[in-house]
Amino acid sequence: MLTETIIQAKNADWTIPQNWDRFSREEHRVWDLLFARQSAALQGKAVSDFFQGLDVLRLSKPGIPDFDELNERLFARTGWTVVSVPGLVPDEIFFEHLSKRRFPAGNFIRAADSLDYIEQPDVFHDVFGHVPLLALPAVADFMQAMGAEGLAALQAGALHRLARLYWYSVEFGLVLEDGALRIYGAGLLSSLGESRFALESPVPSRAPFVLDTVLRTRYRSDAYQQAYFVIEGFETLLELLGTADLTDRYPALAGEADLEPARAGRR
Ligand code: HBI
Ligand code: FE
Repeated sequence: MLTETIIQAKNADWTIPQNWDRFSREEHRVWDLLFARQSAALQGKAVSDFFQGLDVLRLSKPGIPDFDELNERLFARTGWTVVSVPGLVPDEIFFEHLSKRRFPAGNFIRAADSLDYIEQPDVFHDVFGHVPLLALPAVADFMQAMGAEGLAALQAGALHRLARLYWYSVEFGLVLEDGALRIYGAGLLSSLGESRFALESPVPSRAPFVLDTVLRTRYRSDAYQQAYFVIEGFETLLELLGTADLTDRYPALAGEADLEPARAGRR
């Protein structure tokens, strides 16, 4: 089994078999706990499209989703599938998957005694956080575009810019829905503490999503965010990725100073 995993990890695209049967009862219990806790916590906080998409995760068995079953449903909705990977994969591999409508998900789950802390994206973050919205056509399309832009940014030596765009939208984005602030970023959807903090704390700034500002704003991956950027709807991101020609922006931005998140929208 171990040898099989090691050999499989050498697939050029870093995918490995999920081996769903290998998860223990304890691991399935952690998923169920997190799922119940987080779906309740997000009431009135997450964008309504998230709850619409959440039923793709309600499968015939409880516990960590079996990707074969999950993929039948997800693929039928938007042509996306989830693939198993051992953990973080190289940027190029990651964006290559996205550009082909495949979302890489960590093939492990956090321990029962550290429900609120992960060092690397696990199957709960990846599947609960990212997959429900991938069942939405607008998100399905902009995530694929994000993959293509990621590959282009790598070519242009500007990955850090695209990473900021990804971070402040896909991972930590906020959206206005009927005038109310809601969460759509997966890093928020999958975090009990930060889902509250992002909407309720007086500490962080919440600025309108302006492309050049986002591309210039640094972020931290080891603490709650000091800045969140607010879109008016998913069409905004789709249009932005469809028309902005990001690669053209990179040389122009090279002369501009980076912005600190604590000051975003406060100038
Ligand atoms: N790998 N498994 C995994 N998950 C990610 O979110 C991920 C990755 N590799 C690279 C990467 N993200 C970053 O380059 C982007 O977040 C910008
Ligand atoms: Fe993520």
